[in-house]
Amino acid sequence: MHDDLFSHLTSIPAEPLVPGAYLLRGFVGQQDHQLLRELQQILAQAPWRHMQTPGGLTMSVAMSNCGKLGWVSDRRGYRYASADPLSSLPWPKMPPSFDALAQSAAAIAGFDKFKPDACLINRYASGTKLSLHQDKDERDFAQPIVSVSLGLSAIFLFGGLNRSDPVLRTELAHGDVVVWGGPSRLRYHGIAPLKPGEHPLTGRVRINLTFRAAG
Ligand code: MD6
Ligand code: FE
Repeated sequence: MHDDLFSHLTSIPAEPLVPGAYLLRGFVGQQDHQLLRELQQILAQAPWRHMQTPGGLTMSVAMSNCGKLGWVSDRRGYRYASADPLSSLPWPKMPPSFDALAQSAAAIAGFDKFKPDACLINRYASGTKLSLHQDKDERDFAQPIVSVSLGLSAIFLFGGLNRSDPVLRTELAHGDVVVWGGPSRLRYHGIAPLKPGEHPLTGRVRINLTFRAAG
């Protein structure tokens, strides 16, 4: 594969996946330890929880949030909220290092005015999956989403604009960043059931941060 031939050319900044979606392999680099340390502080204030779907099912992905707004789901639906429903307190602030990482990844992909106000934090254990869905609870679809993968690798599923469209699969590894916008912004996507494994920094889980301009 030409991917392997050119993987040493770090001057190639972003790999187009589908129109509007770019994979920045290993973009997190040595910031991984710092991100995970800051994540622990966020989770001390807003711990992992399994939210309910509007249909009353419990999601297998454990979630939390930081930033001005957090994504929540319950029997009333999906929405962004400024307070954590578990504590009624504001979500923990987005650490400047999170914001800087997301903005610089977005800029490389051509979105230079990205100002995330929400960071959804997902945790996948072995067997956890995320069904095909669209991200459409945000106000401005001109803004991209920046997705940061940490820990165990997962298979990301890229569908099309209709749920029944064919689905591409690509592996997201520790430190990979996907910037997802433009013609891809409303594509269906998901995560295949996580394979068991052990990662030196996260243990038996995958953690994903998705940054959005939600409000
Ligand atoms: C995940 N990500 O990677 C789940 N959504 O764990 C998402 O649902 C997602 O990675 C929109 C854009 C990028 C994403
Ligand atoms: Fe999503």
